[in-house]
Amino acid sequence: MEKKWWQEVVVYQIYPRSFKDSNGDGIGDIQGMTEKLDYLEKLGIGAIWLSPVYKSPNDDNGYDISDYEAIMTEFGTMEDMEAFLSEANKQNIKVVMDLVVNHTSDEHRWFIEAKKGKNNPYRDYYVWADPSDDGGVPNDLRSAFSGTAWEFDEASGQYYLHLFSKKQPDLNWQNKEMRQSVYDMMNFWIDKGIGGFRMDVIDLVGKVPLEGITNNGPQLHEFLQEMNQETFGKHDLLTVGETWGATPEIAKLYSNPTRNELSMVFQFEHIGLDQQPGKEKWDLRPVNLAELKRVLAKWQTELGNEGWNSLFWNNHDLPRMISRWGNDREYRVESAKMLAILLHMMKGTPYIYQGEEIGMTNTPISDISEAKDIETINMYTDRLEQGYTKEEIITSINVKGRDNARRPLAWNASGNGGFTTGSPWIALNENYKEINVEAALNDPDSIFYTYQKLVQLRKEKPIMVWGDFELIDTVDNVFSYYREYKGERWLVVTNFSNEEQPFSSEDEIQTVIIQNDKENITGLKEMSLRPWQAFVVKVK
Ligand code: TEU
Ligand code: CA
Repeated sequence: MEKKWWQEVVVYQIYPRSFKDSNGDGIGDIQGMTEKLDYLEKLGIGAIWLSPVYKSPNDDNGYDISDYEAIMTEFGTMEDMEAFLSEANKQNIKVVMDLVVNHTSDEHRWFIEAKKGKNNPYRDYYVWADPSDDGGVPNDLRSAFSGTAWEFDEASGQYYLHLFSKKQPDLNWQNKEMRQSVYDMMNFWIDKGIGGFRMDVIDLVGKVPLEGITNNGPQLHEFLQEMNQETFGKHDLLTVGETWGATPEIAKLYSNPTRNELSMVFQFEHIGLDQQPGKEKWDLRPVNLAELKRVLAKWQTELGNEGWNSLFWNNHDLPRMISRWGNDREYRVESAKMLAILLHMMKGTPYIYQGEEIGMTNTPISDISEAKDIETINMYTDRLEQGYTKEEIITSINVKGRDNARRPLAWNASGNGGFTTGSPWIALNENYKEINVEAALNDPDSIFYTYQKLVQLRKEKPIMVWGDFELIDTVDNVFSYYREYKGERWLVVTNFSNEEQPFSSEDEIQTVIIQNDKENITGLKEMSLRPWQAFVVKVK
């Protein structure tokens, strides 16, 4: 596969609303991000995935855009954005913008025009349908934020589609003129010197709603090849698609360079392992390590040289992995470092979600009034009506709710963690006095320095980028594998549990590459791994 810069970098995701507030209104903003670029430069990351900063009424925290070529008032101005881009580029950090074009906000000019009538030139930019024979919704498509995916428009007597909130009407990608408008907008940002695009629910743009088809629609890849030709294909950019419905076979369609679509996709098969099959993410079940190993090993081996993986445990939609499958109490540091080493030693482009590098944890709530996320609030109302108890629903929210990822990042132990001099849009986790950037930087053994070392190793060691992956058969709670490249072999060993676990290998240690504690690792025979122990050794 041809070498590309995005195969060797580590990407850092910023959720601007919760990163750094620079003007005391309790809401993170662009000047706050520019202020903290030196911190990211110290971590060593090569690119930032920036969650949406565009004009938005924030029904879904910016994933409902009312003007793609203007900056959200709360986050700052276009000048602030251009300053951020130039400062980041100066520090060799590329900025990957969030491209949200499956839907717009209902306050976007296109939709305001579309609602003016069936003959309006923007009408067909969206998905409209007549009521069904009984006058009700056209079909049973559901919104990801609870309820039907169809909203009735009195004026025209038609329904419009919204696979997310009512204020996020879906765009009609069958409309060539609409697609051109999207490409023009993408080129507007490319001309500003961005480093790429993260594409929101991109596997939905090929949808055929009246046939009940949402993801992986018949023309999806044709549209992506057209998009590639019309916009980023001419530039050396990182493009990553969010594709909840991807399998390894489908991922190759997106990321096989010969197909001129995307660099890679975010697949979520490993992320769904603690929900009951066929049910919703709120319907919990314990994660099974054997399954996790099988799924990750599959993705490590099945793309071969016909695709490229993304690697992540966290993002702005997911609970903090350390609280989910790690141990955020007595083994918070050990399990955070173990999760980092296990993931970053794999083949693909790693993504760090803000706060992951200092071991931020979930933030439980006791009442729905503490929740901010539309998905969580709608689900609460919906499940109460279905007869679930408040306790049951709050339990699910505390395990899987998106607000867990969106609590402000603490920069120090002062009031509100130095995130803001005002009152934060959502409360910080009370443990910020212990878990904050200043404390992490002052502690040479902190989780931060494990991430910094992993980022540095990926720059220096081609085996981490290109090495083949081979899962090693072990007891369930041990996750171990080899990376092999040009005769060099590294052995990765991790204990994914609170208990001691047996591990043994005939390999001889030549060099210890990294470990999550200070104990001497002398040999690999008949080892008893300490809880959450993790190390990587060169064995050939
Ligand atoms: O997420 C897509 C998506 O399907 C998730 O929101 C999903 O519903 C669930 O939360 C996963 O646990 C993308 C963005 O990442 C998300 O923030 C937006 O809310 C959504 O699209 C709509 O734009
Ligand atoms: Ca602010």
